[in-house]
Amino acid sequence: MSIKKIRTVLINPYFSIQDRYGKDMKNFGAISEPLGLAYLAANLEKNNYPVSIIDAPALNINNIDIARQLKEEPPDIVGITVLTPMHGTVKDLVKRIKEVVPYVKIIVGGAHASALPAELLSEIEEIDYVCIGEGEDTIIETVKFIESEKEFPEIAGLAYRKNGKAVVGKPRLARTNLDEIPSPARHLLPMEKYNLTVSKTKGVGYCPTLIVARGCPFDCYYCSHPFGRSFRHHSVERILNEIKVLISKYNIDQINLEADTLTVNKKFLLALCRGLVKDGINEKVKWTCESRVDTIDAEMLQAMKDAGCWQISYGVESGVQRLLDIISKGEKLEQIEEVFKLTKKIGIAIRGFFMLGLPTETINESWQTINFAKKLDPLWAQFTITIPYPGTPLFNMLKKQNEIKTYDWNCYNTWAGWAGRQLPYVPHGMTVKQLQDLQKKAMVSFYLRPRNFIKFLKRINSFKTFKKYLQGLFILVKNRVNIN
Ligand code: B12
Ligand code: SF4
Repeated sequence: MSIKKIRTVLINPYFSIQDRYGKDMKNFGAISEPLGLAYLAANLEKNNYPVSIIDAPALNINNIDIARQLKEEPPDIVGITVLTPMHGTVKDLVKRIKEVVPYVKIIVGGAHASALPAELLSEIEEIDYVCIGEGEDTIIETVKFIESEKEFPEIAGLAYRKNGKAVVGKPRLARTNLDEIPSPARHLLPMEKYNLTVSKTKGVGYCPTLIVARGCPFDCYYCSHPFGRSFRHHSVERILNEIKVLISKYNIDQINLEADTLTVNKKFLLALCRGLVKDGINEKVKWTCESRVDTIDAEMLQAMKDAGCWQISYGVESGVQRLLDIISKGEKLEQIEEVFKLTKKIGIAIRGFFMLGLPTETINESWQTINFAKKLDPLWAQFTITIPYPGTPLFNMLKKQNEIKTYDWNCYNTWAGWAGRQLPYVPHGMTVKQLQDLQKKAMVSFYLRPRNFIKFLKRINSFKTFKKYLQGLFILVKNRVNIN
């Protein structure tokens, strides 16, 4: 007699690209694979538990559609990712799910769940469990417990209810050997739906993200350290193998090597670059990554260039030293300028991340940041509005100072200016409207410069790219007229 194994459905909730980026910018946002869920699914499969994934944004299906699907084939467990601005949609989704499958157990995880586990359990009665931090082991133990129908054993990294009250279990220690975690189960995802952002239109087609390391030792005030503070990386061998599989399965010619800061460990970075060259991957695949200017030097940049790196994203954040110090960025403006020059000299394109509306920032200082971006002149510049995400020192500080304007989590969107959303924090001396407009003005001011026309004309390598740039130009010109 075979025993029916408990079945899990993992859900990336519907959070439309328009809600995230607003009407004008919706065509420039990425639909990327929900890797967290794909890692959980891979570990469930490894432990012989049946699992499927519903990626609602990629499939463009809403909560009603999801509930209908679950009613047709009811699972035993539903697992959902919750980032802060998805709070509202998740609240609606779990209600609908329990209406059609009342006995299903619902577990949530992700950055918002990890930051506010007890609050989630109190606010949303349909949620049974909350996973805190990395979920690969926690989900297995939870599924095993639900299957056994025994009394609840305390599971590390899990929050639950006891006598109607939320209880947060002991913390789960993060895995030190990342190679023990199986590669994400991409075969469960609608791979044909994932697209490139405009910043990656160097090639055509699918550009996957590969997590090569987890954790970051730095102290940026606005960061929630979702993977903790110790930098742990996969072995070079595992990374190379994973890229080879992606090449043979999906015919990729570009990839994003994701780590909070890829360059934090020089020895690892150089070994990875050597491996990419030795196996000839640098000839087939071009890659992008994220770095900090204080963790990189000429030797590393040259090795990265030789290994196929074509773009690095640097978090500059501000053009005002006073503000960089407030957010504990630990970098100097001169250092940023120097590394930008060096990176360009070596021939790697740059994407710069800039934040507007940092604590105590004045409008004059916002413009200093915008002008600093123009002076640095990366290929791409992204200006986001400072959002105090729960779980960050910034959130705790502003909450203590009574400076948080709203706890409506739907407003916790870094693209609030373009999406026309209320803001949880605005520095004194600025209005919500002024900060929202600044986000648009920054982009208009950065991109509508004659030197950019020439730069982007040179980059047109397909009709698709041409169409995207033209669309971008139209939006910038339209907004220039509207916000002046
Ligand atoms: C790459 C990235 C992106 C990419 C792609 C994300 C994607 N693939 O979906 C882009 C640029 C598109 C993006 C967009 C946004 N992002 Co983002 N992003 C990241 C980044 C750098 C890595 C995410 C990742 O791939 N992690 C790898 C996987 C393995 O981890 P994971 O998803 O967290 O999953 C693990 C655990 O969380 C847990 N888990 C997750 N879900 C579940 C569910 C269950 C049931 C269980 C048991 C466990 C569990 O287990 C997983 C495996 O260990 C993180 C920072 C970070 N280091 O995590 C920010 C981060 C997740 N992003 C963040 C935000 C805010 C956003 C946006 C909302 C920004 C906005 N517009 O306002 C959007 C929303 C995108 C969306 N999904 O709809 C915040 C979230 C903060 C918060 N409190 O919500 C983070 C933490 C960065 C930060 N500011 O600190 N992002
Ligand atoms: S460098 Fe990046 S990941 Fe590290 S603390 Fe700063 S924002 Fe977070």
